[in-house]
Amino acid sequence: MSEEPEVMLELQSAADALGVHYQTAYRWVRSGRLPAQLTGGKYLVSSVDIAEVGASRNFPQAPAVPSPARLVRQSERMQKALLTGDESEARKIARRLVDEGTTIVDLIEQVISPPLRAIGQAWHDGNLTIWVEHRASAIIERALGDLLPNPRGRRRGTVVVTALSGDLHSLPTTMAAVALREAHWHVHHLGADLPGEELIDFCATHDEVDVAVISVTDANAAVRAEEVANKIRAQGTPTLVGGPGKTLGGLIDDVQHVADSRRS
Ligand code: B12
Repeated sequence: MSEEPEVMLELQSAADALGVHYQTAYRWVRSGRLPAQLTGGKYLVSSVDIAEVGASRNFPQAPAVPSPARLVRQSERMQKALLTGDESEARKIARRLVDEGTTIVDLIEQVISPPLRAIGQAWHDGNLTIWVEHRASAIIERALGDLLPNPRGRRRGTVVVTALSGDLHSLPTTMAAVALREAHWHVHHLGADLPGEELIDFCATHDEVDVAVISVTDANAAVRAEEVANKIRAQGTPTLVGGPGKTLGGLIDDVQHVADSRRS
């Protein structure tokens, strides 16, 4: 039996072939569900990937992706599990939602981050001891480790993700790393508390790095992060600095945008 040759289609044609609206196809590209390459400012999708995504949608027992209301309920359950240290429940919630089709970005932003913010606020207000926060963030680190995505298809390029010396918040770097992996980037995840000079050197010696991402959660690390970012930019590697108030969807868009500008 002869196989159809692979052809690359523009996103509108891919959406038409899948029978979905352009915006839906765009969301799937952003979340990594539909692999795509950005070329000359346009997304191109392989006919092979369109066929696979189409087949998975037509599978009769394919479950519906969890609704926003379900994510809110699961986030409340996640908060209880994190406060009581019920690791197995927290991991079960995360795994089940991903198995049901929730993207890692939605899992982090809709289900995991709200309880972490509430825990941080309760600690700040003196209503919760610090070990509750330590235990909760350790559970989330392991849950995200379990779910580390390794999506099929070509990588869009390579990113290095870290937080600099003095900033001990490794969890947001893990969140950025898994979100970028899900969106088809190869990621060097260097964790938190990395000396700035080491990151500058890493970028100088790793030509394959398209973009450096510095996550800043401890406000005291912000000025140093900008200084380091400017040095890396001067070496020719686009560098993004971000943290609280920024979204992972925005991060994925920005990484794609600066990598594209560098290549063109
Ligand atoms: C867990 C935690 C810790 C843990 C970290 C463990 C770990 N392995 O990461 C520990 C216990 C170490 C810790 C320590 C401290 N913490 Co703390 N911590 C938190 C907590 C609860 C969650 C942090 C987190 O994971 N945030 C991720 C999500 C929940 O937040 P988000 O802002 O939406 O993050 C998104 C973006 O960052 C994005 N992103 C990530 N990287 C990038 C990069 C780019 C370019 C872009 C665009 C986006 C992006 O992804 C995230 C998900 O969408 C927060 C509460 C909070 N509101 O965040 C406090 C919080 C950040 N901590 C705080 C404080 C004060 C501290 C301490 C100073 C406390 C102390 N006195 O010791 C120390 C500082 C240590 C240091 N030098 O860094 C304050 C920060 C205040 C400030 N403005 O700086 C917070 C906000 C708590 C509070 N309400 O007061 N903390």
